[in-house]
Amino acid sequence: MTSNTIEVRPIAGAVGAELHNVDLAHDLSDATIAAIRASLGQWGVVFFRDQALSEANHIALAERFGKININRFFRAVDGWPQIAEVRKEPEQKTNIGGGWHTDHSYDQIPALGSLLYAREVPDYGGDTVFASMYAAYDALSDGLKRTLETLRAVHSSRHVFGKAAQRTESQDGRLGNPDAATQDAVHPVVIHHPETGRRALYVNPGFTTHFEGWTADESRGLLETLYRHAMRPEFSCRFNWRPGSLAFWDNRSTWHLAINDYHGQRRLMHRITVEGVALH
Ligand SMILES: O=C(O)CCC(=O)C(=O)O
Ligand SMILES: [Fe+2]
Repeated sequence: MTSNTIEVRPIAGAVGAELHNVDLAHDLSDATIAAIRASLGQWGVVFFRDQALSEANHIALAERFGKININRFFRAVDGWPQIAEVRKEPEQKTNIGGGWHTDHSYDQIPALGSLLYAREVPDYGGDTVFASMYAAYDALSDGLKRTLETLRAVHSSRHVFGKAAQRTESQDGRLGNPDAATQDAVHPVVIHHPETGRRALYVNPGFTTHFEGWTADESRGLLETLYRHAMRPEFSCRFNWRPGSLAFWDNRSTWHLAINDYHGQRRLMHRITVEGVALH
Protein backbone atom coordinates (compact mmCIF):
# COMPACT_ATOMS: atom_id res chain seq x y z
CA MET A 1 0.00 0.00 0.00
CA THR A 2 1.25 3.43 -0.80
CA SER A 3 0.63 6.42 1.33
CA ASN A 4 0.44 9.94 0.01
CA THR A 5 1.70 12.80 2.06
CA ILE A 6 -1.01 13.76 4.52
CA GLU A 7 -1.76 17.45 4.64
CA VAL A 8 -2.29 18.81 8.17
CA ARG A 9 -4.54 21.89 8.37
CA PRO A 10 -4.99 23.23 11.92
CA ILE A 11 -8.47 24.68 12.43
CA ALA A 12 -7.62 26.71 15.56
CA GLY A 13 -4.55 27.84 17.47
CA ALA A 14 -4.58 25.43 20.40
CA VAL A 15 -6.43 22.29 19.35
CA GLY A 16 -7.79 20.48 16.29
CA ALA A 17 -6.44 19.80 12.82
CA GLU A 18 -8.04 18.48 9.66
CA LEU A 19 -6.01 15.81 7.90
CA HIS A 20 -6.41 15.79 4.14
CA ASN A 21 -5.21 13.52 1.38
CA VAL A 22 -6.07 10.34 3.26
CA ASP A 23 -8.58 7.61 2.47
CA LEU A 24 -9.26 5.73 5.69
CA ALA A 25 -11.15 2.91 3.99
CA HIS A 26 -8.19 1.99 1.79
CA ASP A 27 -4.98 3.20 3.37
CA LEU A 28 -4.08 1.95 6.83
CA SER A 29 -0.39 1.76 6.02
CA ASP A 30 2.16 2.14 8.80
CA ALA A 31 3.14 5.55 7.43
CA THR A 32 -0.45 6.81 7.47
CA ILE A 33 -1.11 5.49 10.96
CA ALA A 34 2.12 7.01 12.25
CA ALA A 35 1.19 10.38 10.73
CA ILE A 36 -2.28 10.28 12.31
CA ARG A 37 -0.79 9.34 15.68
CA ALA A 38 1.70 12.21 15.50
CA SER A 39 -0.99 14.75 14.62
CA LEU A 40 -3.27 13.44 17.35
CA GLY A 41 -0.48 13.93 19.87
CA GLN A 42 0.18 17.45 18.68
CA TRP A 43 -3.37 18.69 18.04
CA GLY A 44 -5.44 16.66 20.52
CA VAL A 45 -8.15 15.93 17.95
CA VAL A 46 -7.87 15.19 14.25
CA PHE A 47 -10.68 15.45 11.70
CA PHE A 48 -11.21 13.72 8.37
CA ARG A 49 -13.72 14.68 5.69
CA ASP A 50 -15.69 12.70 3.11
CA GLN A 51 -14.72 9.25 4.32
CA ALA A 52 -16.81 6.32 3.07
CA LEU A 53 -16.45 3.85 5.91
CA SER A 54 -18.32 0.62 6.46
CA GLU A 55 -18.63 -0.62 10.02
CA ALA A 56 -15.77 -3.04 9.27
CA ASN A 57 -13.59 -0.19 7.93
CA HIS A 58 -14.27 1.85 11.05
CA ILE A 59 -13.27 -1.07 13.28
CA ALA A 60 -10.13 -1.83 11.25
CA LEU A 61 -9.05 1.80 11.56
CA ALA A 62 -9.66 1.92 15.33
CA GLU A 63 -7.78 -1.33 15.89
CA ARG A 64 -4.62 0.23 14.46
CA PHE A 65 -4.51 2.44 17.57
CA GLY A 66 -5.27 -0.11 20.27
CA LYS A 67 -7.75 -2.58 21.63
CA ILE A 68 -11.40 -1.62 21.26
CA ASN A 69 -13.20 -0.81 24.49
CA ILE A 70 -16.79 -2.06 24.46
CA ASN A 71 -18.74 0.72 26.12
CA ARG A 72 -20.77 -0.56 29.03
CA PHE A 73 -23.28 2.30 29.07
CA PHE A 74 -24.08 3.12 25.42
CA ARG A 75 -26.29 1.08 23.13
CA ALA A 76 -24.32 -0.71 20.42
CA VAL A 77 -25.07 -0.59 16.70
CA ASP A 78 -27.10 -3.69 15.72
CA GLY A 79 -24.73 -6.52 14.88
CA TRP A 80 -21.61 -4.51 15.83
CA PRO A 81 -20.92 -4.69 19.57
CA GLN A 82 -17.65 -2.75 19.11
CA ILE A 83 -19.54 0.31 17.81
CA ALA A 84 -21.56 2.50 20.16
CA GLU A 85 -24.42 4.56 18.83
CA VAL A 86 -24.55 8.26 19.62
CA ARG A 87 -28.05 9.14 18.49
CA LYS A 88 -30.59 11.90 18.95
CA GLU A 89 -34.01 11.54 17.35
CA PRO A 90 -36.17 14.49 16.27
CA GLU A 91 -38.48 14.04 19.25
CA GLN A 92 -35.68 13.70 21.83
CA LYS A 93 -34.60 16.72 23.82
CA THR A 94 -31.40 15.69 25.56
CA ASN A 95 -28.24 14.65 23.74
CA ILE A 96 -25.28 12.53 24.74
CA GLY A 97 -22.19 14.44 25.86
CA GLY A 98 -23.90 17.83 26.11
CA GLY A 99 -21.66 19.15 28.90
CA TRP A 100 -17.88 19.52 28.96
CA HIS A 101 -16.21 16.21 29.78
CA THR A 102 -13.45 13.75 29.04
CA ASP A 103 -14.67 10.26 28.24
CA HIS A 104 -13.79 7.46 30.65
CA SER A 105 -11.92 9.48 33.29
CA TYR A 106 -13.99 7.38 35.72
CA ASP A 107 -11.90 4.35 34.70
CA GLN A 108 -8.61 3.72 36.47
CA ILE A 109 -7.17 2.98 33.02
CA PRO A 110 -9.00 5.56 30.91
CA ALA A 111 -9.62 5.12 27.21
CA LEU A 112 -7.05 6.67 24.87
CA GLY A 113 -9.73 8.26 22.75
CA SER A 114 -12.64 7.74 20.42
CA LEU A 115 -13.21 7.70 16.67
CA LEU A 116 -16.61 9.29 16.04
CA TYR A 117 -18.03 8.92 12.55
CA ALA A 118 -20.99 10.95 11.27
CA ARG A 119 -23.72 8.95 9.51
CA GLU A 120 -26.62 11.44 9.67
CA VAL A 121 -26.27 15.07 10.64
CA PRO A 122 -28.81 17.88 11.08
CA ASP A 123 -29.12 20.62 8.43
CA TYR A 124 -27.57 23.03 10.91
CA GLY A 125 -26.15 22.77 14.41
CA GLY A 126 -24.91 19.67 16.17
CA ASP A 127 -21.28 20.82 16.15
CA THR A 128 -18.82 19.43 18.67
CA VAL A 129 -16.42 21.66 20.61
CA PHE A 130 -13.05 20.51 21.90
CA ALA A 131 -10.74 22.15 24.43
CA SER A 132 -7.00 21.64 24.87
CA MET A 133 -5.94 20.66 28.36
CA TYR A 134 -2.32 21.20 27.29
CA ALA A 135 -3.14 24.84 26.59
CA ALA A 136 -5.19 25.15 29.78
CA TYR A 137 -2.32 23.79 31.87
CA ASP A 138 0.36 25.85 30.11
CA ALA A 139 -1.52 29.10 30.77
CA LEU A 140 -1.72 28.63 34.56
CA SER A 141 0.64 30.50 36.86
CA ASP A 142 3.77 28.70 38.05
CA GLY A 143 2.44 28.84 41.60
CA LEU A 144 -0.85 27.14 40.81
CA LYS A 145 0.91 24.62 38.57
CA ARG A 146 3.15 23.64 41.50
CA THR A 147 0.16 23.22 43.82
CA LEU A 148 -1.83 21.20 41.30
CA GLU A 149 1.08 18.83 40.75
CA THR A 150 0.76 17.70 44.37
CA LEU A 151 -2.95 16.84 44.02
CA ARG A 152 -4.93 13.87 42.82
CA ALA A 153 -8.63 13.87 41.99
CA VAL A 154 -11.43 11.35 42.23
CA HIS A 155 -13.56 10.68 39.14
CA SER A 156 -16.87 8.82 39.06
CA SER A 157 -19.55 7.72 36.64
CA ARG A 158 -22.23 7.19 39.31
CA HIS A 159 -23.85 10.60 38.99
CA VAL A 160 -23.93 10.35 35.17
CA PHE A 161 -24.61 6.72 34.29
CA GLY A 162 -25.61 5.22 37.65
CA LYS A 163 -28.98 4.51 39.17
CA ALA A 164 -29.17 7.87 40.92
CA ALA A 165 -28.76 9.76 37.67
CA GLN A 166 -32.32 9.00 36.44
CA ARG A 167 -31.45 10.19 32.97
CA THR A 168 -34.09 10.34 30.28
CA GLU A 169 -31.63 8.57 27.99
CA SER A 170 -31.93 5.43 30.07
CA GLN A 171 -35.69 5.52 29.60
CA ASP A 172 -35.53 5.79 25.83
CA GLY A 173 -32.93 3.05 25.41
CA ARG A 174 -29.85 5.09 24.47
CA LEU A 175 -28.02 4.44 27.73
CA GLY A 176 -28.23 1.45 30.00
CA ASN A 177 -26.50 -0.80 32.51
CA PRO A 178 -26.56 1.55 35.54
CA ASP A 179 -25.26 -1.27 37.74
CA ALA A 180 -21.88 -0.92 36.03
CA ALA A 181 -21.54 2.66 37.29
CA THR A 182 -20.19 1.80 40.69
CA GLN A 183 -16.46 2.29 40.36
CA ASP A 184 -14.48 5.43 41.03
CA ALA A 185 -10.97 6.24 39.85
CA VAL A 186 -8.17 8.43 41.15
CA HIS A 187 -5.79 10.28 38.78
CA PRO A 188 -3.19 13.01 39.14
CA VAL A 189 -4.64 16.48 38.53
CA VAL A 190 -1.74 17.15 36.17
CA ILE A 191 -0.85 14.18 34.01
CA HIS A 192 2.20 13.57 31.89
CA HIS A 193 0.78 12.53 28.56
CA PRO A 194 1.80 8.90 27.97
CA GLU A 195 2.91 9.54 24.38
CA THR A 196 3.95 13.17 24.08
CA GLY A 197 5.24 13.61 27.65
CA ARG A 198 3.54 17.03 27.79
CA ARG A 199 1.72 18.05 30.94
CA ALA A 200 -2.06 18.35 30.74
CA LEU A 201 -4.75 19.38 33.19
CA TYR A 202 -6.76 16.26 33.95
CA VAL A 203 -9.95 17.22 35.77
CA ASN A 204 -13.28 17.69 34.00
CA PRO A 205 -16.78 18.95 34.84
CA GLY A 206 -18.44 15.70 33.73
CA PHE A 207 -16.81 13.18 35.99
CA THR A 208 -14.44 14.74 38.54
CA THR A 209 -16.08 14.77 41.97
CA HIS A 210 -13.37 16.08 44.35
CA PHE A 211 -9.68 16.24 45.17
CA GLU A 212 -8.40 13.19 46.99
CA GLY A 213 -8.42 13.87 50.73
CA TRP A 214 -10.67 16.95 50.33
CA THR A 215 -14.44 17.06 50.70
CA ALA A 216 -16.59 17.79 47.64
CA ASP A 217 -17.49 21.11 49.24
CA GLU A 218 -13.86 22.08 49.77
CA SER A 219 -12.99 21.01 46.21
CA ARG A 220 -15.74 22.95 44.47
CA GLY A 221 -14.13 26.39 44.49
CA LEU A 222 -10.80 25.33 43.02
CA LEU A 223 -12.42 22.97 40.51
CA GLU A 224 -14.74 25.74 39.32
CA THR A 225 -11.78 28.08 38.94
CA LEU A 226 -9.95 25.50 36.84
CA TYR A 227 -13.03 24.79 34.72
CA ARG A 228 -13.69 28.47 34.04
CA HIS A 229 -10.06 28.85 33.00
CA ALA A 230 -10.07 25.72 30.81
CA MET A 231 -13.22 26.88 28.99
CA ARG A 232 -11.50 29.97 27.60
CA PRO A 233 -12.39 30.16 23.89
CA GLU A 234 -8.75 30.41 22.77
CA PHE A 235 -8.11 26.90 24.12
CA SER A 236 -10.95 25.46 22.01
CA CYS A 237 -12.04 24.61 18.49
CA ARG A 238 -15.42 23.88 16.98
CA PHE A 239 -16.09 21.19 14.38
CA ASN A 240 -19.02 21.28 11.98
CA TRP A 241 -19.94 17.78 10.88
CA ARG A 242 -20.92 16.55 7.45
CA PRO A 243 -21.95 12.99 6.64
CA GLY A 244 -18.71 11.05 6.28
CA SER A 245 -16.74 13.26 8.70
CA LEU A 246 -14.68 11.47 11.32
CA ALA A 247 -13.17 12.94 14.48
CA PHE A 248 -10.52 11.11 16.47
CA TRP A 249 -9.85 12.74 19.83
CA ASP A 250 -7.35 12.13 22.58
CA ASN A 251 -9.09 11.89 25.95
CA ARG A 252 -5.90 12.66 27.86
CA SER A 253 -5.27 16.08 26.35
CA THR A 254 -8.76 17.34 25.48
CA TRP A 255 -12.29 17.86 26.69
CA HIS A 256 -15.30 17.86 24.38
CA LEU A 257 -18.93 18.94 24.34
CA ALA A 258 -21.69 18.10 21.84
CA ILE A 259 -23.80 21.22 21.15
CA ASN A 260 -27.50 20.47 21.51
CA ASP A 261 -28.98 23.06 19.15
CA TYR A 262 -30.86 21.03 16.52
CA HIS A 263 -34.13 19.97 18.13
CA GLY A 264 -36.54 18.35 15.69
CA GLN A 265 -33.76 16.82 13.58
CA ARG A 266 -31.94 13.51 13.73
CA ARG A 267 -28.22 13.18 14.39
CA LEU A 268 -26.63 9.72 14.24
CA MET A 269 -22.99 9.01 14.93
CA HIS A 270 -21.00 5.79 15.31
CA ARG A 271 -18.37 5.75 17.99
CA ILE A 272 -15.49 3.38 18.61
CA THR A 273 -13.39 3.83 21.72
CA VAL A 274 -9.80 2.64 21.99
CA GLU A 275 -8.26 1.57 25.28
CA GLY A 276 -5.45 3.50 26.86
CA VAL A 277 -2.98 3.18 29.73
CA ALA A 278 -2.87 4.24 33.37
CA LEU A 279 -2.01 7.93 33.78
CA HIS A 280 0.83 9.37 35.84
O1 LIG B 1 -21.91 13.57 19.67
C1 LIG B 1 -20.83 14.13 19.84
O2 LIG B 1 -20.43 15.03 19.12
C2 LIG B 1 -19.95 13.71 20.99
C3 LIG B 1 -20.71 12.93 22.01
C4 LIG B 1 -19.78 12.43 23.09
O3 LIG B 1 -19.57 13.04 24.08
C5 LIG B 1 -19.06 11.18 22.83
O4 LIG B 1 -19.34 10.48 21.87
O5 LIG B 1 -18.18 10.86 23.65
FE1 LIG C 1 -17.93 12.14 25.17
